[in-house]
Amino acid sequence: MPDLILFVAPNTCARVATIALEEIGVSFETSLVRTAANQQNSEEFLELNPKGKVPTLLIDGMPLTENVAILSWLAAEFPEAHLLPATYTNLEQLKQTADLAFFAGTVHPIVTRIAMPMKTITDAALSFEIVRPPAIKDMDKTMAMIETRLAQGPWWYGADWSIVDGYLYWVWARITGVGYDGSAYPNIQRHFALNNERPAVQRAMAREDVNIETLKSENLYMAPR
Ligand SMILES: N[C@@H](CCC(=O)N[C@@H](CS)C(=O)NCC(=O)O)C(=O)O
Repeated sequence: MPDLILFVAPNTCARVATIALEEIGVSFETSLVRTAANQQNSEEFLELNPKGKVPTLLIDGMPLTENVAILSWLAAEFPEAHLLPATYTNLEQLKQTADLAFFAGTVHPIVTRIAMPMKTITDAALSFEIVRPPAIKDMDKTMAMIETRLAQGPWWYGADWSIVDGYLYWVWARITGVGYDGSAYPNIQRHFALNNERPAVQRAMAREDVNIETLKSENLYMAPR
């Protein structure tokens, strides 16, 4: 088994990789990155990931970055965990990559505009007024599409859970956690509730809770707002 260390921060998209590792059931450690102290841009961390982002997965000491790559690597390395459905052609496999890339490259930036609008314009108060409302409109369009897809569910690929569902789980928690109104999307609400019942998801959230307590004790916890 490879030695696995996942660099994480609470409430971030590192939750998706944490869920993936918990679903696999492989032994791994998480290493908390204190973003409020800008640890992601420390010399030490930038040596591992020059982009200064979580998640970063150390595999036998070698860093792998980007959720799409980390999740694809985990799915291929641990096929018995069925993080993604089995594929038989290059095209089928690339369609799964497209699904992961959709969450990483299309949905995640909208999440950031809603949950961290101050990353788009520096005036924090103004950012909530100017950046968030149009982002909510973009998210409504995205969620309407996902709601339709999940009508055949309960999961993204139908009957069986996949890590794409873990991605949607994080997105939904992140946006509703800052007040996004999800009432028009009953299929996504059911999807979120079903995810919450999964032992692996519960273990991932428990790991995150430990990190939140650590940050609180250090006065470094930034609660979502
Ligand atoms: N494309 C990257 C995005 C990673 C990313 O943006 N991570 C955020 C947390 S959700 C982060 O590390 N933010 C810290 C910062 O930007 O300083 C991926 O999918 O892994």
